[in-house]
Amino acid sequence: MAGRTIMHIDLDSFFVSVEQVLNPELKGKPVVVGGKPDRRGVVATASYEARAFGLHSGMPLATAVRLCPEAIFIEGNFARYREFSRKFMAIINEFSPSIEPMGLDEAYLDVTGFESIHGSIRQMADRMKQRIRSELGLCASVGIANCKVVAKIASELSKPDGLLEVTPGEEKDFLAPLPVEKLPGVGKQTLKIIKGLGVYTVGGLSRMSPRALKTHLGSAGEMLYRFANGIDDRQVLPPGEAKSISRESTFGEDTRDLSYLEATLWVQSEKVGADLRKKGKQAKCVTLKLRYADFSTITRSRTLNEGVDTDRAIFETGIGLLERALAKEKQAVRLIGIGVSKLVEASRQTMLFAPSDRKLEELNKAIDSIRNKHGFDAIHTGRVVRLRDISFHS
Ligand code: DCP
Ligand code: CA
Repeated sequence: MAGRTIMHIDLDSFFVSVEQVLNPELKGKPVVVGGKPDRRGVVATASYEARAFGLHSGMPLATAVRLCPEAIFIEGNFARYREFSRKFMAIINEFSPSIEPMGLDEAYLDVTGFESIHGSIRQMADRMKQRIRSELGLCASVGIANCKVVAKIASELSKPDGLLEVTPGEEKDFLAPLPVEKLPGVGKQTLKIIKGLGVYTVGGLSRMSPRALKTHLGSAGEMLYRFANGIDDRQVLPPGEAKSISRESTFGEDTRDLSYLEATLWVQSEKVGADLRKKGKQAKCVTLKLRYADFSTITRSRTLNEGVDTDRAIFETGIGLLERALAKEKQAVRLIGIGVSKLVEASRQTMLFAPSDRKLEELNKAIDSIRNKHGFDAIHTGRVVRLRDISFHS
């Protein structure tokens, strides 16, 4: 996934900042939204002035009042925050159609190529911040990088009212000195395990063997290994109906065993096909994803003239892509996945199909209904015998 530019934008102390816009007397003071301190409950958000006393989201209100007795405690009003959120999203949506909102006050944008409009991505970010300030009275912090995880951490480190751009190629050096808990996905439990391994920084995590991480942390370990190395191929996905359906799985051992790869692809094609039919859609594009032993990742797509929704059509397109990819690459495969996109409404002109297609359709329908009733594993279709040890995740 070479050459993307991803922006992460996040409003500073969101709930409190809205309260300060609506009541300017609160500006510059330690303010807490979350409720009156005589109630049980936690801090939803604290102003930066209150954070200076050690207050933070999730802290019990009773603790907050002890640490900062002069803080002003406000109940909060969710409808107001939703309204500001809507306006915030509308502003950034004017800058890029490709936005993925995360909660109320943050979003990812794919801004690849947008420097030609704004001079630079930095200038684009400045303009966005300016509009948000003048129209909403709120401060936003922005991170710019070549992937989501680095952009998100950059915006967080730049707070408040920040803008931080990580130059392509610098991702690893940027992340290395940070404490591991800065990585998304490192909660209390994971942090304990990682510290138990004697690792405290993202750099330390990036030097661990991916196998060891997988042993200790399961599939989350693989993801954290990639994040720690500044590798994150997650796309910016605008909300709404899923535009693609996919399955992927990582092998316990890297492999070039074609029958094993094919069998995996078959099970994945069945799951993708079942999802597609459940939605009443057909796909005009099939994409194969491969990650090799050295973690390099490729995707290869084929666009089809006709929409397809049978397991076999998905599988056979995938196999064609797989054979071509493996012919060009000598490394073993650690992850394989298949997905479909360019979804169209399923045509119900079954009579126009060749008889063999109609049979396949009926077979798929019969299998779907058994699996809907009794679960996916209720029925096995040929190629899956050796696949017991593969974990699937979408
Ligand atoms: N929120 C909440 N409970 C939490 C965390 C957050 O109710 N445990 C709410 C209040 C926040 C909003 O979600 O204002 C956004 O969360 P952020 O984590 O982005 O925190 P803030 O916007 O408050 O602060 P900042 O982004 O400046 O660190
Ligand atoms: Ca925020």
